[in-house]
This record gives sequence, structure tokens and C-alpha cells, in this order.
Amino acid sequence: MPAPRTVLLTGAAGGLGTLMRGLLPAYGYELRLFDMVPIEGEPDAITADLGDKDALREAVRGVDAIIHLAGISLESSFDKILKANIEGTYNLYEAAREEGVRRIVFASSNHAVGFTPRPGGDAPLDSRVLIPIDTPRRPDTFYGLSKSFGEDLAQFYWDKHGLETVSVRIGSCFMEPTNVRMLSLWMSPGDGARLFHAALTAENVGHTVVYGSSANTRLWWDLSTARALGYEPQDDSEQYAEKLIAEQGELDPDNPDHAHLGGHFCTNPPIWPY
Ligand code: NAI
Ligand code: 15L
Repeated sequence: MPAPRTVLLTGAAGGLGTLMRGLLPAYGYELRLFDMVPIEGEPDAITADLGDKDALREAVRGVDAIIHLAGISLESSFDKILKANIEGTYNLYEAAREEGVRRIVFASSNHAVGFTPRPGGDAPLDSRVLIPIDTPRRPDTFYGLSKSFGEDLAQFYWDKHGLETVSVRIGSCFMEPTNVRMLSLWMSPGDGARLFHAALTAENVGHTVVYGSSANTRLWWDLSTARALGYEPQDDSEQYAEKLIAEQGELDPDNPDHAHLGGHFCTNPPIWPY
């Protein structure tokens, strides 16, 4: 597959989309931006909803690949999740299939496997049992269920139509980790761009599922499928550990909110903000 150049970035107005708009052009990509809200300073961005099939078809026409970030990014009502994340992702895949796009990088989430018990974060990395990529999916929310659906949809479009996807189960991609749980799940923006670049350029990915985080000292999951794509994380959240633990304390194994990978998403209802 020739290296992709023109990439459609859905959800380009959002937090992660804004970070990637800043970082991905340095890898040589020409980004076509798509979001339901206008993006300041980007007059060429496509402003449309994932429910608008004609707009999607036009948006994907002629791109080499798609990074699909658009959607509801936290827990919400099932009806809203159904429209934006489930039907919206289906609409995007159909448009991509119809227009012959070869590869999608899908923003899945740790919340597709959120009810997985978290490993003891304090065991040394070489003796810690990391969560494997083939751990059974255990969504913690309707939101997590929609990401699980997205991963199945990606597998289906590969098996049935030969459309490749890298599903990235993103941990927490923000400028800095803001809580103790994120010390294990944080993906620095720079590592996020490295991982998306690897996912866009690796050969023969079929449908590959990877965890998306930096090489954190307190890592909970196995980055080997991401590394197999050529991803070499450069960052570690440990520089933030002392401050966050002083403010918030260590994770408490007896606290149910701390027991699972998905953290507060596992409570009912999820507590915001965490
Ligand atoms: P965000 O909420 O900041 O951005 C989402 C963007 O999607 C928004 O700009 C919104 O306008 C757009 N959008 C929502 N519904 C849409 C629709 N129906 N049609 C068109 N555009 C729509 O979320 P964030 O943090 O930027 O996350 C991006 C993606 O990555 C999401 O899919 C999220 O689930 C996923 N993710 C993000 C993580 C993170 O740490 N930021 C962690 C795990 C997954
Ligand atoms: C996600 O899936 C969310 O989109 C993001 O906003 C964070 O909450 C992240 O997970 C997390 O688990 O920290």
C-alpha cells in the first residue's frame, strides 16, 4: 500500500482532533477536516453531521485514509450514542467502502474493556501481568458498548470488504494526566501522533486492535500490538506522579471506582468529572 498522504480527520474540532491537527501535518499529511461544529480559522473544514450520508460520501472521496474521532466521547443516553457513535460510524464505513478508501484508524477506547480488573500498578513492570489485547470486551457504559460495536464493525468491513482498520483503544490523551488513574493510561499528544502515524503507514494491518498510551512506568496494558505497527512511544507519565499522588492519594484497591480499568465509568451512573 502506498503511504497515505490525504487523510480525513473526523472530530477535528474536538480535544484530540485539535491536538492532532497541530501534530500530524509534520508527518507529511494533508488533512481534510470534518466535524459537526465549525472550526475557527479553518474555512475549508467540512461542517456536517455523521448522519448526513451525502456529506460523508463527499468528505471521504479521494482521501487515502481516515482517522475517525468524531462522536460522543463520554457516557450519554443510548439514543444519542446510537445516532452519533453506532449509526454514525456505520455511515462512515459505508461511505469509505463506496468510495474505495483503503484504511481507517478508529478511535476506540479503554471503555470497550472498562470492566476488566486493573492490574496492580505497583508491581515492577517486568513482573506485572499486563492486560492482553485479546482480553474479552467488557464495556462499562453505552459509550463503551458503541466502541465495542465499532471494533466489530471494523472486523466485519475487513472480512467482508477488505477495508483495513487499526482500532486504537485510547487511554487518556490530553496535554497532561489529571488524575492518578491516568498515570497508567495517559497517551501524550506526541505519542498519540506517533501511534496514528504508525497505524496509517504499517503494511497489511487487516483489522488490528492496539492499546493507545505512552510507555508509562505504571502501565496496565500490553503495547505489543501497537509496537508491532512500528509505534515507539517516547513519553512516560511518571513525571506527574508525585504531584497527582500528593493531591489525590494512591488508587485504593478497596474502592470499587478504582478496581477496574474504566475507573469511574464503571459506577452507575458514572460520576463526572473524575
Ligand atoms: P471530543 O468530545 O472533544 O471531540 C469529539 C468531536 O466529535 C467533537 O468536536 C464533536 O463536535 C464531534 N462530533 C460528535 N458527534 C458528531 C456527529 N454526530 N457528527 C459529526 N461530528 C460529531 O472528544 P475527544 O476527546 O477529542 O475524543 C476524540 C475521539 O477519541 C472520540 O471518539 C473519543 O471517544 C475517542 N477517545 C478519546 C480519548 C481521549 O483521551 N481524548 C480516550 C478514548 C477514546
Ligand atoms: C474516554 O474514552 C474519553 O473519551 C476521554 O474523555 C477520557 O474520559 C478517557 O476515556 C479516560 O478514560 O480517561
